[in-house]
Amino acid sequence: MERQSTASTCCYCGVGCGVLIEHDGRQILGVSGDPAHPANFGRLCSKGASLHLTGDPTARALYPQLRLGKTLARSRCDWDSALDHAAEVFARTIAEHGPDSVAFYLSGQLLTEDYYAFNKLARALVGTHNIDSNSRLCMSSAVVGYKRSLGADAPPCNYEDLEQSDCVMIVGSNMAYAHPVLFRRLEQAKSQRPAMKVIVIDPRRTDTCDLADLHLAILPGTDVALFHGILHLLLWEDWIDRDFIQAHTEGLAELKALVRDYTPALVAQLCGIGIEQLQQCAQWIGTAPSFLSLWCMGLNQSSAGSAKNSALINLHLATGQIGRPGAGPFSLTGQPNAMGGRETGSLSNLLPGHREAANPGDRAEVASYWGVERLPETPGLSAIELFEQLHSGRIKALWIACTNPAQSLPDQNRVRAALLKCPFVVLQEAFATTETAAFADLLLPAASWGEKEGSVTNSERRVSHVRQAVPPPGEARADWAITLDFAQRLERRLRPGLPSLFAFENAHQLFDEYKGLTRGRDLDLSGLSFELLDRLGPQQWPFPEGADHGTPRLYGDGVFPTPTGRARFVGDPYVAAREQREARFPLTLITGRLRDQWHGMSRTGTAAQAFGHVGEALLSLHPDDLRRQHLQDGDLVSLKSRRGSVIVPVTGDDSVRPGQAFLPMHWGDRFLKGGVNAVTQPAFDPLSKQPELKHSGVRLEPVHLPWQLFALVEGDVQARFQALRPLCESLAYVSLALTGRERPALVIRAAHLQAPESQLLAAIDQHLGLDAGPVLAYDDPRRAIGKRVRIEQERITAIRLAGETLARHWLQQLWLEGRADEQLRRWLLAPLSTPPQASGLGEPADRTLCNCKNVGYRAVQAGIAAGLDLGQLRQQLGCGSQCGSCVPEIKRLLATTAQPLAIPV
Ligand SMILES: Nc1nc2c(c(=O)[nH]1)N[C@H]1C(S)=C(S)[C@@H](COP(=O)(O)OP(=O)(O)OC[C@H]3O[C@@H](n4cnc5c(=O)[nH]c(N)nc54)[C@H](O)[C@@H]3O)O[C@H]1N2
Ligand SMILES: Nc1nc2c(c(=O)[nH]1)N[C@H]1C(S)=C(S)[C@@H](COP(=O)(O)OP(=O)(O)OC[C@H]3O[C@@H](n4cnc5c(=O)[nH]c(N)nc54)[C@H](O)[C@@H]3O)O[C@H]1N2
Ligand code: SF4
Ligand SMILES: [Mo]
Repeated sequence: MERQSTASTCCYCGVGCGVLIEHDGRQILGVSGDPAHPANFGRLCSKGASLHLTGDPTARALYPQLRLGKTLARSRCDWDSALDHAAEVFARTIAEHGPDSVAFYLSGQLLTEDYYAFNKLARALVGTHNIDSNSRLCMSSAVVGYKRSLGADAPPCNYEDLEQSDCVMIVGSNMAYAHPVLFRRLEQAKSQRPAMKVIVIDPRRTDTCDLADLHLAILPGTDVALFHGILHLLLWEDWIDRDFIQAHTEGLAELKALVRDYTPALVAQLCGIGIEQLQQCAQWIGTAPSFLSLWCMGLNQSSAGSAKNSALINLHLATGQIGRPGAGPFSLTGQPNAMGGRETGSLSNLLPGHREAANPGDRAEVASYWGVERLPETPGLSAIELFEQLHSGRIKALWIACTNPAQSLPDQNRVRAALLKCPFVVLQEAFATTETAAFADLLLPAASWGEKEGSVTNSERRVSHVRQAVPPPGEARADWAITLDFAQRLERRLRPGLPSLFAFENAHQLFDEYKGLTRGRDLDLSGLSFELLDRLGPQQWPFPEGADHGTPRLYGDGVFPTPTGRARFVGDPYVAAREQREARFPLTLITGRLRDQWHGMSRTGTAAQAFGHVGEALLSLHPDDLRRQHLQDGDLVSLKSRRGSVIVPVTGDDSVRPGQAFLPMHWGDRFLKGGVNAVTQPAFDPLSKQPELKHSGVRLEPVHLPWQLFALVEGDVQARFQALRPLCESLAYVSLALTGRERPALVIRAAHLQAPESQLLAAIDQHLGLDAGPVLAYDDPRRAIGKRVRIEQERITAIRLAGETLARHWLQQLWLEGRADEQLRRWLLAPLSTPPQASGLGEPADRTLCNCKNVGYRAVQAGIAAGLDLGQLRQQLGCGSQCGSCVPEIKRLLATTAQPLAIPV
């Protein structure tokens, strides 16, 4: 077929960029930014721009698979038997143990129509509010914040506000990595209007700080104290908007009494910042003509997440900075349709159309719209509670869709034990490789990006029509279609003879029914349809029937959706993060995102180039801490918390403060034995029930793992991954990654106390293709050293070093360069483990700085040393000239790399 282009959206972050998918009707061939989409106007970040290179088809779930007993393996079955079986088990469980014995755990990456179908299924048909989503780990504190302070869960702003603001405060957000296209827009605005002030509040000095006029590296979890301290100063200096407060707010008197105690001296001390910094921050906020705040997980993922959100919104209310261009509290949403999830009521405590499950009137409205007698009264379980109830045995059947809880939930040891315990786990997944897939009794293959139709809402309340470009692979189906099919089978068992609640044939019909539930509500979507979105482009809600355009900003009239019409000042006192540094756990572990990986890496982890920037899970520690612990870069340590431990290599990094550590969130058990979330904590915010994923008390323990393994093998990376990962299970440290852009290869690093049984090594060799054929091998069993290299047509195609692995960087470089020379052969057959002297020894391979143009650190550093500036680097090397995601880092290198020495005269 001919090459065609379908306009759709990026399936990653909440910026919600428009993409043009290039395809031939069968396969996706390329992707570019949609110039007509108002979120990005044609821009994409490194993740969006490489979408078509990710999602290796061999990693996809293609057919339903069913296991008929916990100890058995799953086997392929057809859709009818899969869904009949599921309906049978659910119907029986509900009959025997009641509707609250089953639960649904969903995702902010589902489409609005998927979400809506699940809501009707759980609440109307099954009769349970046990339906929650990974947004509980992500946005639920923002939901509570908006509702408590402003009366409804509605971000009042617009992306243009980033460009129009005079003072932008980015707090608990690493936008440069996590919302790169918005960061690009901000960068551009600031370069055009340098007077714009940018404040970044983050315990770490991230790439986002590159744009900052002021960086407050507050101690983890102290945001509420900081915001109260700022308000204290705003009040003291009279930098407040009395008219706005008088006319449109309530509750300032009580809050004043609270913040009186948050004196600059106390706050500076609590937050670990200078008083001048605090004062500067308050002054900019208090005197800027317009003030915008942007925030993300640094506020939400906290046991004080709700308090942090409201304390921040207080600053906007006090200064009247809301409802105007360039002003307002703007929560950045994480996932592409976290907003749609909130709108359709996909947290256990919500109902569709921004309603409350606890509100009898709201329940009655929804029940009558759906034509059922009533909705249940019993409150539903939130994510953390839900997994706890798998342990207690209260939940007996769990349906998971589009999320990977065996990677992303905190306290993984407990989560995995819970999944094992649950009698029936259904998983609706696009990739068969995820950690959770191992626990699924029924695996249902789902269509993924480019393969399904529906709608999503981005961070600025803008609804886009997601269009299908190609058919899903194998027997995979759209999520809403799977849900409806199951629901129809279940209703035949639960309400035989009654008209179906699920007689939808496509996503349009689901959207049209759903939007009726928003009519007259703050998020009114009743004027929208797929047809209208196709005609007018993506639109911001509210968009009531009869409207001809969306709503760029909310609350311009100062009227808020509270009973009194006034916004509320909320006065929660500062409460410290749950796990404070103490003798047994002297470090605070922060977790967060990397530039080129997405969550548990089911998609990005299939593309070697996503590992180019950061290739393994490294624990960042301040260089002083490293020295104090007598550690060197690359040393393995056991990172221990009260819940579990994980073995990782350390790296010195002065972007974290002493006493803190940072670990990227992406590595689950598949890529790193144990996974990052083995150590994180399930403690949650009392109102939002969002867990404190950002901070855990940890300590480092030395590990003695002298026996090391390094393997590299090209070709069939997914199959080899699947075969080799389980083989390595008995080793203490195991880390897997992909490398090489043109010829992707799997890289394995492992370490153990002593050499494993020789059978294990033999099995590994067999999967590496190192057991026969053109293989050069040297074994010294006495010293437990073994070297094997496969050379085909004068090129290395597989490597395995065991015992010790000093030559690994050298060998990887030879592999990369496609070389297999005489020096290599001599080295291989000698009892030597270190690489030949002349080879430049163990220099690690270069890392990729610019993913679009494939430019490494070394080239950029050499360019800087030669005196090139950003423009010249862009021009001569190409780096930073396409998506721009690497520009903040190049600027940082430019700022930190020593300038060339002045030539003496
Ligand atoms: N590349 C990439 N982009 C993504 C994602 C991804 O996986 N990869 N995921 C998407 C999703 S779902 C989400 S939710 C967003 C998350 O986007 P962000 O929240 O921006 O990303 P994180 O790195 O999780 O955390 C942001 C920052 O919070 C800081 N922080 C930690 N503790 C505190 C604290 O107590 N106070 C303050 N002020 N800051 C603190 C961390 O140091 C970190 O730099 O990213 C979205 N975009
Ligand atoms: N330590 C730590 N842990 C964290 C965080 C942190 O900052 N630190 N952040 C938390 C946050 S904010 C979030 S949002 C979560 C994210 O955690 P998860 O939701 O577990 O993240 P993903 O890996 O994106 O999971 C989505 C899954 O859906 C699959 N999928 C993709 N497309 C489709 C589709 O169309 N249909 C279906 N059915 N499946 C599909 C993907 O293969 C993937 O396995 O992680 C949380 N966990
Ligand atoms: S910023 Fe990047 S990841 Fe986010 S939607 Fe846009 S292209 Fe996708
Ligand atoms: Mo998220």
